[in-house]
Amino acid sequence: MQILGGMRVKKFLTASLSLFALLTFVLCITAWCFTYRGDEEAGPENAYESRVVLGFAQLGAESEWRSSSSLSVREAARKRGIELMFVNARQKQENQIKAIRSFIAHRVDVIAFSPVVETGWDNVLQEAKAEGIPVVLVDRSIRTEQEGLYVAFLGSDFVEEGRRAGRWLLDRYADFTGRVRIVELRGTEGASPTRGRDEGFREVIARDGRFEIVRLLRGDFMRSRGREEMERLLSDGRFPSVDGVDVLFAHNDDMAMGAVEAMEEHGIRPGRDVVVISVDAQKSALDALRRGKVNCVVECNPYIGDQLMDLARRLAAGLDVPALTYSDETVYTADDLENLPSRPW
Ligand code: GYE
Repeated sequence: MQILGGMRVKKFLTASLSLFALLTFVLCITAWCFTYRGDEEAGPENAYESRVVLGFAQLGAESEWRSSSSLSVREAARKRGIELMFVNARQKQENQIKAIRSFIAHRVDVIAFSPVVETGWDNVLQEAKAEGIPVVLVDRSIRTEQEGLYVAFLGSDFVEEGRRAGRWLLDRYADFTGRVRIVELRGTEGASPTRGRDEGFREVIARDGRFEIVRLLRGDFMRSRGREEMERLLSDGRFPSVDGVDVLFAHNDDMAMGAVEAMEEHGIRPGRDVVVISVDAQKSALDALRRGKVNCVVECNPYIGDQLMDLARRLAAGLDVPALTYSDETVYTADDLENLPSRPW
């Protein structure tokens, strides 16, 4: 009897366990179906984007433009659910190289960086390539010995920005007969925006013998340095000159704003006594344009976070991406005061 009773209990237990296992299985399948449907409804991209890890080596925090660029990348990664490893390299190439090596060690899906200077990247990019990690250049470009060390460039056409500044100047003084003396306040030496803006500007002004670059100042894209350099120039007492037009062509807004401050302290009216051309079109320069202290602002777009996330998602999924994406940019002058863009940051 006891044996029979024991067998019944055993049968009962086996049956309950099987039923339990079956129920668990059904529940799991149902839960999986719901989750899967959720992803499909959110669109095929969302099904894989949460798994994308992007390593981004930002070059520093030297300017308003740079802060906007960093915010744009962080914002876009957060919105798209992309895991972002963000490093601020504090304007040092070795820090960027270290950051890229750490991304490789973490086996991120995609590496992006804004190279502080153009050369010296071959070794670290070969390492990324050997590990099969695609690299995207953001904002600044590089020169390498070997082809194919990065898959895409996303940023601005700096030569064209320089040409835009030059064309505006030529136009503005089309009917003028005297000399136009230009002071060029340059960004970081060895960086692609410095080279490009200089090249494009010179190419255009070279068409007219009245335009001459008389001084080069080096301001490293920083407001404090722009101010110092202008201060130094003003203390030699020959700027602005009395006959002809003097022009300041600053490679970015921050340096232009620093120089504007220095001029005002010396009783010079920027925008009137000296014609001021700046590049970026960040808040400070657009305000200065409104107040007549800057005459021409060439736009350079830092809000490329969303485009970068699109590229990262596609690359992580093994899809093709365009090798070159330039931002659509314009020029702002006193004629555009009604239509100046409002900046998100
Ligand atoms: O113009 C400047 C910044 O690389 C385009 O770097 C960028 C430049 C930008 O510091 O403000």
